[in-house]
Amino acid sequence: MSQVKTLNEFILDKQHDFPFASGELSRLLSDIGVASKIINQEINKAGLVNILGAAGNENIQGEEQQLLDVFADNKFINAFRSGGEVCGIASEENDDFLPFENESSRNGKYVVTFDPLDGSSNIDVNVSVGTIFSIYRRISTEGPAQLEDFLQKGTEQVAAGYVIYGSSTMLVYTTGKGVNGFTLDPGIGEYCLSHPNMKAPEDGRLYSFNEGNYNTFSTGLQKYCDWVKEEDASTGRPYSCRYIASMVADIHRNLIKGGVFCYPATAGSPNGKLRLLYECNPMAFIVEQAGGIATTGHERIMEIQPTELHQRVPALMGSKNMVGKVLEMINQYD
Ligand code: P6P
Repeated sequence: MSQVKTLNEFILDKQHDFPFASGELSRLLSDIGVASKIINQEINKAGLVNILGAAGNENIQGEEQQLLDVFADNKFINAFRSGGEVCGIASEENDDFLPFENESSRNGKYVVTFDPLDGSSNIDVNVSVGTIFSIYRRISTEGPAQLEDFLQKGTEQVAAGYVIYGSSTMLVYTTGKGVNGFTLDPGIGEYCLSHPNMKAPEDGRLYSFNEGNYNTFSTGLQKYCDWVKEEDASTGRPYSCRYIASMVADIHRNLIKGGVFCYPATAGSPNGKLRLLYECNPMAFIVEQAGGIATTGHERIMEIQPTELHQRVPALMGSKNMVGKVLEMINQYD
């Protein structure tokens, strides 16, 4: 049987990728792994204990917070606060960023932006959900984190990743030197390397658009949605629509099978629905490192200069040639 490599072993092996890192990033990635295992336990029994349903309040997005959203948010915050590597966080579930004042963390080298449980409204119907995170070096020189630490371009990410709580639980991350996926082995409670050096197929036949919004798509996107339905064996059309409405699950599948994901500007979400800091940038980093493209339809997502913590941007990302076709139609018709 081939030697299983655990997440922690892999992180330590790759530590030399960061000659100036003194192990803090390694510990931080490991802390994320531990927190996600705790959350995974809760998700797996969500139908059995009273943690389903709404927490009775709303987050800044005006979205009803699920009990598990709040649980997951607290678990990650506690993990980051106690680790000492992070001086503050920004998460979907908190209106403002959270600077850590405790002595062991206030001077931490990194900040983390994260969505603790993306797609959590799917939990009640047993559909995959995910955690999404980005790690940045702090810009401010000392003391608790400042707003400037969080409003960095996606190109400044030191690491990014996601956890998908699905038929199995996987942690997928990049530090800018490729993408690697780890599957949680419940028998030993360890993430084990299962998808080394993930590369998105350049082509595919799966498109992930919520076509319920078709009538308010731009003309270019409408033309693309029409094009994919035409019969043309030479280009594998008609394509298949695969839309889970859980960003992590849709993008994870497209990374493995080839596909294109799009949440554009719509009438209901004129700037798109997905958030730049803790959904689009981390997923863009992963997709680009896997050989794909991540754009708003008009600019590279990771080049956008953030202006506020919870800003939304249109998102179009996935297999290089498929995104290229969508861009071709946007440029031709919009
Ligand atoms: P819609 C989940 O709520 C989420 O934030 C993403 O995970 C997902 O891609 C999107 O919203 C789905 O939105 O409007 O298609 O239901």
